[in-house]
Amino acid sequence: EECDIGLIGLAVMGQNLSMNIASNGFKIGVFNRTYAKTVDTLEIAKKENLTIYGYKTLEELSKNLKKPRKVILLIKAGPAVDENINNILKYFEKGDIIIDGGNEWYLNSEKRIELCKEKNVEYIAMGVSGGELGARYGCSFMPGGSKYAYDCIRDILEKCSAKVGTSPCVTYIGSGSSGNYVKMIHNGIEYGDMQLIAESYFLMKYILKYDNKKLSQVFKKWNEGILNSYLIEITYKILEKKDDLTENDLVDMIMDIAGAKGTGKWTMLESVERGIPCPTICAALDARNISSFMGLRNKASNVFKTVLDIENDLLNALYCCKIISYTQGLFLLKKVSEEKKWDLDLGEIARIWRGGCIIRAVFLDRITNAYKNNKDLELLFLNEEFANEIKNKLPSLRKVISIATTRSVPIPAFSASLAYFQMITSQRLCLNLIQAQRDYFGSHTYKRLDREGDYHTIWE
Ligand code: NBP
Repeated sequence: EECDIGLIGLAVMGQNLSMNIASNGFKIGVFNRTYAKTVDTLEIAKKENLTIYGYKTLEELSKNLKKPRKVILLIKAGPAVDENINNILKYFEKGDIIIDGGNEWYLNSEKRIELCKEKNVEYIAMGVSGGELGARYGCSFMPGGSKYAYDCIRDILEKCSAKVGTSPCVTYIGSGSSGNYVKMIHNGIEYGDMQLIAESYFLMKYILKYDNKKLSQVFKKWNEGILNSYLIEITYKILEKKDDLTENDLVDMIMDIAGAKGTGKWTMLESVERGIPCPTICAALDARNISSFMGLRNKASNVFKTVLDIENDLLNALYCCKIISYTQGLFLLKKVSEEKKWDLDLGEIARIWRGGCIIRAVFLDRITNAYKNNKDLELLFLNEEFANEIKNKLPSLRKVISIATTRSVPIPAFSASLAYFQMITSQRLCLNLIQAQRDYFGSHTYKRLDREGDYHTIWE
């Protein structure tokens, strides 16, 4: 068979995209490392009256592709892609085209582009968004790299993409690894959207005391206005979903620890590397990371049950944030020390910062003492002295933030510090809804509060 295009990797994304390509009238050949999945895919396709051509080896697949050969990789990003590209290059010739559709770190693609150039093989790094349903019925493609290659696959991508009106959700992104980069930023923005929605849910739940039914109605109404979007839509549907195992609403049974696959982290690495702040995305990523410390949150929430009164608000607030900020930095040091087995002495480090350096301050003596009392102190502000200070000064911080906010004074570090503190000392977080959203659109599964194991729900 002379296939129009080949596809490697038949997990969720590859299986669905190959059916999409076949249903648009293209002849597609597929290969998967584990052949059983190829057999599965052909059977599933057959049930939908689609013909897909399966091959047991890459060589066979290559031999059955029309020239210039085109192959899409949809496999786990990283070394597996290198391994497969090295194999493909054994069979591909000048002018043939490799398209990596995975969520790849853009610098990895740049190395592969160079490697392919040596053999005059064209390369496209392409972001794909839309999850499994998108892959099957129309997704957003973000292809970057060789323009010549893009023109060769343009027809296939346009037909397989989602349409808004008659416009296909695909365009040539730009040269090099720009397709990966744009997908990465897309995912970062997605993190921000999800977190903002989850925080809105939380505010209404705890301040307005809305129940899930009422919350669902609000998001449904919002979805009819300027906020109309997929994430708002799935949110109101999540909020009305009943649990199969108990009498409760499912969202209340989902553990508030949110997972992540790495693109949010990459966005932050780039943000930091380039000095282009993305604090909302950063807050969203931090929220997921903070959510993972469930035991610690429970412990800290018990220490900070009471909130006290104020004086000298700004001074207090500044001091309070300083403790919170040092807590964060030292926590990072503690964690990297554990992982790399550096055995860092945090008290000693605070001591050598005491003079000479830019952050020198008397305050550091107290940090040294805190670690002298307990060298395994998990969070600096769990030290009794610092904990008491925060308890005393927290109302000032809240007052400062609320005044600044109502008068339009931007105070992102104060706000971020308070947000961090409130999260790390909270027993319950809004990340159960994030987990529900992730399971809804990506089948990422979730854990439950009331029983063991990984769960997945058919949401629609
Ligand atoms: P996975 O990322 O889970 O990868 C599984 C596939 O990679 C299987 O077909 C597996 O073959 C293959 N594979 C592995 Br693992 N190592 C291999 C190797 N050394 N050689 C050949 N094949 C290898 O699949 P996915 O969730 O479908 O995602 C594919 C790509 O699309 C990823 O980069 C992902 O980040 C991206 N993406 C995913 C989504 C989503 O919603 N899931 C959305 C958008 C983009 P096997 O069957 O032999 O194990």
